[in-house]
Amino acid sequence: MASTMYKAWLQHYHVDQHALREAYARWGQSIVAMTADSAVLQSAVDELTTGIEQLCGIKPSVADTPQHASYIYVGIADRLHRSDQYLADSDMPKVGKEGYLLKHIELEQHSVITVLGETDRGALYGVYHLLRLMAMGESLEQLRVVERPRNSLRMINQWDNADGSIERGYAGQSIFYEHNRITDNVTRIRDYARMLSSVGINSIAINNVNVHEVETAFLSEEQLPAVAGLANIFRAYGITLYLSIHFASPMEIGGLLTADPLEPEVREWWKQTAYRIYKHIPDFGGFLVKADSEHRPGPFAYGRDHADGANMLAEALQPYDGIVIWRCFVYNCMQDWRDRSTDRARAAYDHFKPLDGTFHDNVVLQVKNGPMDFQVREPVSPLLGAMSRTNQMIEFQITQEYTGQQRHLCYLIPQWKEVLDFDTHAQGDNSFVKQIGDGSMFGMKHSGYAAVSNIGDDDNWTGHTLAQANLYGYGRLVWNTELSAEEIAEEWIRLTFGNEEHVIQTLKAMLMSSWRIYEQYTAPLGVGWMVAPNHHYGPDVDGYEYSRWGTYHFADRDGIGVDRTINSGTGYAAQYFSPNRERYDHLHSCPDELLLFFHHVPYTHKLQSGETVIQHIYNTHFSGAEQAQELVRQWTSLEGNVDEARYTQVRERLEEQAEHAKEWRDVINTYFYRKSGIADEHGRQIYS
Ligand code: GCV
Repeated sequence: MASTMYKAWLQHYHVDQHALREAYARWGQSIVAMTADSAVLQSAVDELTTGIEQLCGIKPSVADTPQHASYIYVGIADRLHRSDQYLADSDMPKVGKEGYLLKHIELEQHSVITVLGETDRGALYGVYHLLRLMAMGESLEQLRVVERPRNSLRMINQWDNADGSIERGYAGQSIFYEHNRITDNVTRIRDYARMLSSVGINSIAINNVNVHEVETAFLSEEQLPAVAGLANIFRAYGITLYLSIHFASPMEIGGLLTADPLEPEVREWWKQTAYRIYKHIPDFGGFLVKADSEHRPGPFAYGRDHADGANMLAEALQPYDGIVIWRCFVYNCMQDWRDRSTDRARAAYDHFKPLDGTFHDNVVLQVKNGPMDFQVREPVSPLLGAMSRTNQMIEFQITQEYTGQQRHLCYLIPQWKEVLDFDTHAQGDNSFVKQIGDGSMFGMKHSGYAAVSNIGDDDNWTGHTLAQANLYGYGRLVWNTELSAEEIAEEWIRLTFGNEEHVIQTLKAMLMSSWRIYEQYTAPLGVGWMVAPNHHYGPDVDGYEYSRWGTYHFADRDGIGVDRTINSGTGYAAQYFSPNRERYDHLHSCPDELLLFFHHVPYTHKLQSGETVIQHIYNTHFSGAEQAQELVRQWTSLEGNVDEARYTQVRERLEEQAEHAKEWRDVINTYFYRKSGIADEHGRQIYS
């Protein structure tokens, strides 16, 4: 039987309030649905059936016509039998191709909970919503919910490799691959599809953006049947499959001597490849591409630009409505640390902004949320909002590469909320990033979100059981960017651990404070990095200081920070629209938390908070480590309220975090004490 860790937020705890359970069971005893021609509707009915069994302890009957006076109807609005028309609103709201209406209808002969979509996908999402309400003990008497997702692409990127490893994976091995092939063990993949679908994810790229030899051949006639097998699993949960591709595939597996995007034989090769893929997977989503980045091949090798590369692929996919998702994480990773004029933060904008308007309309640029690389604190990427004639989507990282690697608790939804609510001023005031996500800022055809998954084959999926909240939260947030981080946290806790108030309040407080805590004991004031090279875990202040990666803090005996101002620095601040440009550029208006990202200042510089930079570093590091210890105390207050297995697993992780936070505290404090020679005002222990 699946463990509580494994079931994640799909626990469906038995409803212990008698009256509520009876009410759910009255409707739930009978499910009416016409599933005949739809695997997605079949999934909806299966999910509802097992959900009701677990919540109410009864086995529902399933039929295509009502067998009882009370029932749950699951279906598609315009496919209702004439006799069933009463199930829809007289004016059924427009819910779009993924939305739904949930409604309680009380008539003389019938008491019905209806779950109606315009499509089977909508109905499936509606079922998950209904199950969520029941698991949270909500009354259905007044039920009337109309939902439609705000964003059309709601995607997960797996960084899984065919050898079973996962790049930046912290939860075991891949659930997709073993020994250089796609696994036959599909149970786990199906359960993953259920989890993703339950929070509204509709797209997945199943292999790492760094595409190695074996995965390059996923496009071949030999491998496509296995890829199609995965597509079938995801399709039944409304999820479209994408592949990350190797830009030089025509050479790697096609026998050509070039991958030049303007060469006719290369273009033809991609067309043939698209034709082959769609024969196996008629609803294939398209390609995800990392090109000319971190030693991956791309159009630069042929003197071509990224529009040339992306448009070639777009042309091949266009007849089938496929799209090209082209990543903007393009920068010089062979920089010389002595060269102070090259600034990695500038790179995405410098490469892509000049190409605005030259991409085909089935190309979407995927832009990381910040200009560097998923640090605990970065400004929002200035590319977001800067391309008014190009489809864009936003990339987040759920896997905690730089945020504690699922050994530390770091609930990331508050960070992402800040990104979404950032006013780019691209179209004047109130031009928020979320309007790029939903396509409304420039009226683009394709838009949305992608995020790097945090799951592996650990029993609890995510290494740290509480890291499940980030996967759950990502899905819920990109379905509805208006949800608050607290609302999402509370939902997740109730579904995952039950409805006990003490658990909800304690865990919510832990989650909501965790990102700030992590930020406090790691790299200060937005400067980032300071992690051990390669694996990126743990403190190493100078680990990247003299490297090729363009990730420096420039600390010397007098001060620290990167001058990215317009006059004396790299000019990066000029990539923002006014007034963000001036706000970041001027020392007096730059927000404290990003100060060292934009400015090089003396340790004695006074922050807006009134503290000096050096005292801020000491204070936050002492405080962050203390608060990490406090997380352990908060969690141990839940002993007995949480099942033993999850209680122990989380306690162990939190204890490790508290110890590791001390290591961070001491390494950082000592480093800056040695550099600056300035003592802590409060005389706390700093090792010299
Ligand atoms: C998949 C960072 C990570 C790499 C990752 C890369 C990317 O550099 O450290 O592991 O590669 O981002 O997003 O492409």
